[in-house]
Amino acid sequence: MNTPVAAAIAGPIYVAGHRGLVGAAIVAALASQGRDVVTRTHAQLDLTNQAAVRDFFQTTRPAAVILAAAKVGGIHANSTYPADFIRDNLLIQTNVIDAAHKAGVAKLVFLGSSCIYPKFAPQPMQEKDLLTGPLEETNQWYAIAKIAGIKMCQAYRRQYGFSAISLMPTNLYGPGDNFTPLNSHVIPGLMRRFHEARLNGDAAVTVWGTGQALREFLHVADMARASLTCLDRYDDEEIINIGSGEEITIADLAALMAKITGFTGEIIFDPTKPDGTPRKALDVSRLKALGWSPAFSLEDGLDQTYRWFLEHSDSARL
Ligand code: GFB
Repeated sequence: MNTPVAAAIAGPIYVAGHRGLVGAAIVAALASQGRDVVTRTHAQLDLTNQAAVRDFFQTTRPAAVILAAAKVGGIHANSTYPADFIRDNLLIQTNVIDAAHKAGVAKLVFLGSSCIYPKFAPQPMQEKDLLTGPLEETNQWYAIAKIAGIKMCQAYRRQYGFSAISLMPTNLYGPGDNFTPLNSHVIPGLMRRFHEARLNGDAAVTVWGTGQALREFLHVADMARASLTCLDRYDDEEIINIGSGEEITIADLAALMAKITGFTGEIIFDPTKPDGTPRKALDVSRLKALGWSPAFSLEDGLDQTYRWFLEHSDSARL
C-alpha cells in the first residue's frame, strides 16, 4: 500500500472552520499536542471572498492548513438548499486551496465526505471507487463540490508539487454538533427528538425513512486524531477514508438513542421521508496502516455526546 511519509510541519497551522463540529475538535487535538494554531472567525474572514482569503494568507503565511470550513447538513438540508451547498463549498475550497498554494503553505488537508462515492458502490467502499458510478440524489450537490475539491488538490499536486491531501470521513457526530430539528444529521436530530419526547412524556417518536438504511458513525475526537495522523504521516494524491469500520441500521440507532436518553415509548418510522444512500461503509485499511484506530465505541460516544448536550442545551446550536 502506498503510504509515503510526510515532511514534518514546523510553524503555525491554520484551521479553517474552527467553530464547526470537526474544526473545533481538530483545534482541541492540536492544542493537546502543544502546536501553534491560527483561527479566524467568520466575521474576521469570509472564506467565500477571494480577495479577503488571499490577503489573509499573504499576511499570515501559515505552515499548514486544515480545511474544515464547509456548508454541511443532513439529508433534509442537502435536498432543500442545493444551491447553497454547491456554491458555498466550491467558493470556500477554491479560495483556500489556491491562496494557500500561492502563499507557500507546506501542507494542506482537505476534508471531504463519504457521500462522494457512488450510491451503489461495492461495500466497504475503497478509495479507488471514486467516480465509478452515479451519486445519491439527495446530496449530489454537496458531493460534486467535494469531488471538485479532491480534484483541485490532485491537480495542484501534479502541476505545482503542492502537498495537498484529501480525507474522506464517514458520518461524524459529537459535542458541538448542530442539534436543530430539520437541518441536522441523524444523530443530533434524533438525540434532541428523543430527549424532548422523554421530557414531554410523549407516547411515540417518529424517525425518518424506513429505518433500514445502514450508516457508519465516527466520534469527532477520533476524526480529529485521524486528521493529525494524516497531516503528519500521509502525503499522496490518493484520497484516504476515515471511518470506524462499524455499521448500524437507523432502526438500531434509534433504539440505542432511546436507551441513552431514557425514552421508553414507541418508535415509529416514516417511509415518506428519504433513506438516502442504502449503505456507505468505508474500507479504512489505508488509514489503519498509518497506525490510527478509533477510541470511542458508538454507545460510549453517544453517551458522552448526550452528557455534553445536557450540559450545553442553552448554548448548543438548537
Ligand atoms: O444523517 P443524515 O441526514 O445523513 O441521515 P446521510 C442518515 C439517515 O438517517 C437517513 C435517517 O437514512 C435518514 O433518513 N434519519 C432518520 C434521519 N431520522 C432522521 C432525522 O431526524 N434526521 C436526519 N438527518 N436523518 C448526509 C449527506 O447524508 O451525510 C451529507 O446529506 C453528508 O451530504 C453527511 O455526506 C455525512 O448519511 O443520509
